[in-house]
Parts: sequence; C-alpha cells; structure tokens
Amino acid sequence: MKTRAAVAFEKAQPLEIIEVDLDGPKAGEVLVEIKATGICHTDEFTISGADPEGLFPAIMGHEGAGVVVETGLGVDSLKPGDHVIPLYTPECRECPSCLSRKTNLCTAIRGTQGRGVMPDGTSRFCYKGRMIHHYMGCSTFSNFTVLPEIAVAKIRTDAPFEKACYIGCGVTTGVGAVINTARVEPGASAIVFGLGGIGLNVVQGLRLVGASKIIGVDLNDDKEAWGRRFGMTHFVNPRKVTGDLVAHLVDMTKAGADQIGGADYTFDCTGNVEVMRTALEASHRGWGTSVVIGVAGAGQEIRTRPFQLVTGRTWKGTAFGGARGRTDVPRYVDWYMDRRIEIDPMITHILKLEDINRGFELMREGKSIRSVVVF
Ligand code: NAD
Ligand code: AHE
Ligand code: ZN
Repeated sequence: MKTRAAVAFEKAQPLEIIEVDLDGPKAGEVLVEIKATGICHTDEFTISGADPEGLFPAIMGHEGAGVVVETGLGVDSLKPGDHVIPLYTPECRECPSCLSRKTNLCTAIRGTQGRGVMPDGTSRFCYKGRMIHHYMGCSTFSNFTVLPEIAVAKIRTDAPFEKACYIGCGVTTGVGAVINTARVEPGASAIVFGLGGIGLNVVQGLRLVGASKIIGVDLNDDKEAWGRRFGMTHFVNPRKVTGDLVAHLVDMTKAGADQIGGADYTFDCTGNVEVMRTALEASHRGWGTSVVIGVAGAGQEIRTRPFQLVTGRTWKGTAFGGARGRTDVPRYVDWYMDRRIEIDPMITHILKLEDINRGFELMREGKSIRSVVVF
C-alpha cells in the first residue's frame, strides 16, 4: 500500500513529505493507521545527527496514537478497530528483563529496533525501490505504520487521539520518572531542570504525588508561567543567578536544624551533560537522588567528583519513565480521562503533516510545549 510520511533523507535537513510504499504486517505484527503524533525533542536529536544510533533515510516519530487496521498471523491480543499507542519500549512479558520485574527495558527486539528494521531484519517501508528505516520501532510520522504486537498498547476508545498520543512518550516519561524511577514521597522537595514537554510532566507528576517544594530551572523566562500552571512553586533562570548555581539551589532548599540543603530529588530534562552534573550536585547530601531523563549526543559524557556519590547521592536514569507500556499506558490514559493528569494545555500547536517542519522550528525557538501532527 501507499502511505503519506515525513521522511528524513539526510541528517539536519527538513523532512520531506512524500508518499512511500508500505508492506503489510507479517506474523506477529499489526498495521496501524496513525491518527496523531507528537513531536518530541528526541526526534530532533536524531534528525540533527547527534544520535549515535541515527540512521537515514528514516521515518521518525515515536509519540503516536491510532487504530489497528490489519493483524498478521498469530496476533491474538489486538484486532482491527482497536485504539492503540505504539511503544518504543515494548513489553514482551517473556524476556529476562521483563521477567526480572526490575526494569521496563524489554530486550525482545531492541537489537533490530536499533538497526531501524522490524524483528525479522527487514523494513516495511521503501521509496522508489530504496529501503527506508523504521525509527525507535514506531515511525509515527507516517499515516500508516507496521508495529510488532508486543510494541502496541491497547487503549480505551473514548480518548482523543491528538491528546492520547502524548502518553506515547512525554507524559509517561515525565510522570513515570517521578512515580516509578524516583518514587518520590509526599512532602519531598524537587528540582526540575528544563521545563519543556518532558519537564512539565515531571512537574505535574510531582504535584500528583504531593511534593511540597517544586523548583523549576530553565533558561527561558516564558517557562516560569508554564511551570507554575502545573504545580511548580519556585522558578530559577540560571542566567539571572549571580555566583554558583548549585550553591544557589542548595540555599533555596535548606530545611531542618542542620540547614544542609539540597533537594530530595532532582531531574534533568535538558539532555545537557553540564546540567546533569548540576542536578546531581544540587541533590541532598546523604540521600538525594538525581534522575537523568535527557538524552545526550554521541561523545558526550557526564562527570562529577566521586565525593558527590560517596556522600550519599544517587545518580539514576530513566527511559519511558520506567513504564511497562502494555500494562501502564492504558492506566495513564485513564488518569487523563479521569482528569488526574493534564494534557490539553500542553498541546500548544496542532499541525498538518505538511507543516511538520514548522513543529520542529517551534521547538527549537522554545515557542511550543508539544506540537501534534494530526493526519
Ligand atoms: P523541549 O525542547 O521541549 O524542552 C527542553 C527544555 O530545556 C526547554 O524549555 C529549554 O529551554 C530547557 N533548557 C535547555 N537548556 C537548558 C539549560 N542549560 N538549563 C535549563 N534549561 C534548559 O524537550 P523535551 O521534549 O522536553 O525533551 C527533553 C529531553 O528529554 C531531551 O533530551 C529528550 O531527548 C529527552 N527525552 C528523554 C526520554 C527518556 O525516556 N529518557 C523521553 C523523552 C524525551
Ligand atoms: N539512540 C540514543 C538513545 C536515546 C535514548 O536513550 N532513548 C530513550 C528514549 S527517548 C524518548 O524520547 C530510550 O528509550 N532509551 C533506552 C534504549 O534502549 O534506547 C543513543 O544515545 O544511542
Ligand atoms: Zn520522546
């Protein structure tokens, strides 16, 4: 069949909106009509050429929602008409990682996913006879895509696609980082670095669990109002801090008789390795936990004095907020429909596929929280 898609032919170039060929689902796969897809900073990261796993040509996009159109042989958990969210972190429930109950990082198809192909080693997409890579196992910048059954979460049918798609990455990553990865307790203090599409979801996750002090840090002053809208209690623009940023943040979080300071939990939502260091060092001596969410380019490394860890801080990372997609994503959809979490105000722009490059510009200019392409 033919499908309209935004294709990245080369790094750091605008996406081209064209019609490509798409093969139907093989055994264990499903064909999904994507109704809406968000644009995440990770798409920009890969398109820019910074991603060591980046492959071209490829159809990016990993934050979608749609409807199952056709199922391949042996698929029994999904049927045509089901509303679904593609999962870049699948949940096979059989691999050692799934069975460990210690991680959401299913390993069943990670190898082929990283090589831009389906589990059988081939791509379903091509253009003028040339193979086009899948991306993060999802390729939601295509009106139709093929997904492994284990990489699809079935959701309720009354959730609007243009909002539910955000649960495919940003919402689940931010809220999940608080609930699953950091396991923040009521009354805790926290600092969120980067108040974009992920950071604001960390902020609303912190509000959900009852954190008492939620400090947002961003270079863009416009983000102060955004942060406060979702529960942030204090805002810091590092450019306006005279002196050391860590010392400033530690000072803001001083509590208790010893007045040591440092937040119980900190989160990097920027992908900047210097910010990651600041986040670790601004967490509390003895028990502070700092969670790395942002992804950093090839060759980038994090560093700190080992003393920071010797004195009781923990450095952690999270992918997809530690969520097990097929199990947890339908729950996040319920939370949205029950108004326990907010999505609508964060969808700042709705675009047509033809205008997808404008969505990337808005992100680079700091003018959007989430742009969503509706097919
Ligand atoms: P975004 O562009 O919407 O937001 C980034 C925010 O960080 C912006 O508000 C920007 O002003 C701010 N910022 C940039 N540099 C800063 C600095 N030095 N100090 C303070 N603030 C700064 O991006 P996003 O979609 O929210 O994604 C954030 C990061 O999370 C990206 O690196 C993305 O790739 C990553 N990500 C990771 C996961 C995961 O599973 N680990 C999931 C989704 C996104
Ligand atoms: N290809 C990158 C890795 C990027 C990365 O860490 N991706 C996250 C999801 S970001 C979603 O917006 C992830 O799921 N990581 C776990 C995994 O297995 O990739 C690189 O740096 O090589
Ligand atoms: Zn993402």
